[in-house]
Amino acid sequence: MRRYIRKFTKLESVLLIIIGVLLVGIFVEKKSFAEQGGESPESGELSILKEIYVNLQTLGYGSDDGNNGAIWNRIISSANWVPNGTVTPDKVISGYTFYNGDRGEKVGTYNVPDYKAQSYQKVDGGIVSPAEWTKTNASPEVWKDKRTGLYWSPRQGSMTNSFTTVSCSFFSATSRGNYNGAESACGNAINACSALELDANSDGSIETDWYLPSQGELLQAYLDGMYLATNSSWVTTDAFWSSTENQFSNTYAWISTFNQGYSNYAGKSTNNYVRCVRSD
Ligand SMILES: [Ca+2]
Ligand SMILES: [Ca+2]
Repeated sequence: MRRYIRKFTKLESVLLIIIGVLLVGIFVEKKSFAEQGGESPESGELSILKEIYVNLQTLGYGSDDGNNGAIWNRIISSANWVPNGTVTPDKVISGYTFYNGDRGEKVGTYNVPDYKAQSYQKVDGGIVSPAEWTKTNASPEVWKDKRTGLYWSPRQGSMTNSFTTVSCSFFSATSRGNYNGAESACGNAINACSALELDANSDGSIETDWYLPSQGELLQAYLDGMYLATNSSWVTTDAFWSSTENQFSNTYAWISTFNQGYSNYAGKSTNNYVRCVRSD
């Protein structure tokens, strides 16, 4: 009986030793492939962590800085990274995707003119590809051209436009809505828009970054079908001042109408109507 127990104990001991060796082996193995920071001293192979770290480092992702060691710091910072930037859906061409602020895919909404379609255009003024004009404030009326992102103010007064490009700060302000002055060198029309305080989007907050549009902005509004797409009593058939000087003579600046796209240069000291624009 005692001999039997001794034999069993020996067998048990052998099994225990084998199990113990296996457990140590598994432990050593796990340690080298899951938690070890560098190369395995036994196998000489790279641990998975080290491999990930080297890959991230090669790609320039993440940073070694932090409190968890260079390898974990780079992996954690790479995992936590989110794309960021200043772009918004209305700045990205419609249908194209991008990432900003989180890892959710976003889709652009910005509409660009389809110039291919214009070869079929019989009448100008947004017949083929009308831009989407939205009334963003009911009283006083403000309309937004989705294609350019510009909000258009109601008609302001009729006034002169005696600006001097070399000394008026409006022409060095970035963006132009940042010009908030009343410099005499900027003339009445530019200063009227600089002083305009108007809620563009009916959110109860007044916008003050209005400015006098350029010739190009006036003509684009016509091409985008402003007259047909908006309230005709709001848009009117008047000629409006631009902030663009005639390149042949600095005594003239450009005016334009929205109903016919008429464009002509006018003496800066003559009176024309003013309409102001801004963008988000
Ligand atoms: Ca202003
Ligand atoms: Ca507002």
